Amino acid sequence: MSVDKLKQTVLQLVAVSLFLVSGAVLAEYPLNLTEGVTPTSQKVYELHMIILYIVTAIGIAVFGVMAWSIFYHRKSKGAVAAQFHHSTAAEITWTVIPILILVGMAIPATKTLVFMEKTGGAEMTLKVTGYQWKWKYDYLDGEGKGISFFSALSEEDYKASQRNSGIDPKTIKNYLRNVDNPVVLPVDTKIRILTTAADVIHAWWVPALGWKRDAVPGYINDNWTYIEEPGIYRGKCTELCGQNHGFMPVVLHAVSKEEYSVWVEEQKILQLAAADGANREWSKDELLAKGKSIYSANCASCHQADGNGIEGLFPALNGSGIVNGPQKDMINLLLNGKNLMPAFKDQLNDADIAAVITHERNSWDNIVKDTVQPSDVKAAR
Ligand code: HEC
Ligand SMILES: [Cu+2]
Repeated sequence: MSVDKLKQTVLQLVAVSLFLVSGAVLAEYPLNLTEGVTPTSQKVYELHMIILYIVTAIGIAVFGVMAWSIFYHRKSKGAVAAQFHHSTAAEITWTVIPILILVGMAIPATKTLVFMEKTGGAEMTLKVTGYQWKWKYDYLDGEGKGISFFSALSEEDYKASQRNSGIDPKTIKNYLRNVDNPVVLPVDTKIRILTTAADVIHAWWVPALGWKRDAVPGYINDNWTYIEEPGIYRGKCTELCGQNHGFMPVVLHAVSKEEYSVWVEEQKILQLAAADGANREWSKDELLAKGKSIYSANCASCHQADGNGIEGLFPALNGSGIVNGPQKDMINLLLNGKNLMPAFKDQLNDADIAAVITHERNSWDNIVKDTVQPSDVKAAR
């Protein structure tokens, strides 16, 4: 290596080490585990620190002895290799010490695991169901019982993620980490969280809570949380679940108990309005407006925003024979699904399905331009 090359390498190393300790960089990308906002996350953090200290001490001791031996017993000093034969004392020492260290680590680790499993005594229960590619939240027990909704990637994020959308993703805050309907939970409340899935395996993960759990079709995994600080906590699906796995974020709003009660009341009013909506006649404009947002949240991930689908995977709805065919066939397809096309019976209500069908039949180059009413969908169920 030439002197110049050596100088350059040393400078590069200095630059890299300066970068590593730069405060601004550390603040933005913390190197350590974060402490989170729940007793579980704090216990996990403490456990992580204990183990980190132990392994650091072991590392310093082992590499210290090694460095010392290499330096003081080098050949140039006339050192001669020692001849070890059987030494009972040495063997007992190097067996007993690691056992003590391992047991010492296992005790706090087991305590933390047992703590995480204690799902009993919860004041409310939330069921989280993974779908391709969105989450469903059902409030099963406690305040808010009966509330149920889907949470999908926000429309703005979705649009910006499309090629030639004209929207610069850099202008969107928390790009690809925003949803249309965040899950809302009260602080200072023991909440049981059940995870499951409707199609393939997903995993629900909000780092600030201190755990992540698979959502498996046909199984229910039992978890719990107790959030101590109000705030907005973001997470993601963390089990590869298909094409849009990277587009199913979690947004959790932790609010005070009072704010939670207000939110519950609002949701009840919204639900009543939705139930009402299914029983009345809708105008074409209403159907089209609702249909558009239902389409971007539920259909565009496969059939694409422009309705042209993806060749060989998802058929185009633009110019499709079914979209331009009898209403009855289209309603049935949406209710019951077909092959890879999901059944929307349990995901969308009558008004949603009527609206999205109306939207499709009036969009792009489709020619039927008629309306489907919630009552038509109700009759077909
Ligand atoms: C997970 C991907 C996926 C999603 C989400 C999805 N579809 Fe489909 N859709 C498909 C597939 C795959 C087919 C082809 C089914 C078959 O015939 O085997 C299909 C077929 C269709 C067809 C028939 C098209 C034709 O000409 O054959 C219509 C209409 C349709 N979907 C509408 C919708 C609507 C409306 C939504 C949203 C409420 C939706 N789809 C959501 C995958 C999807
Ligand atoms: Cu997923």
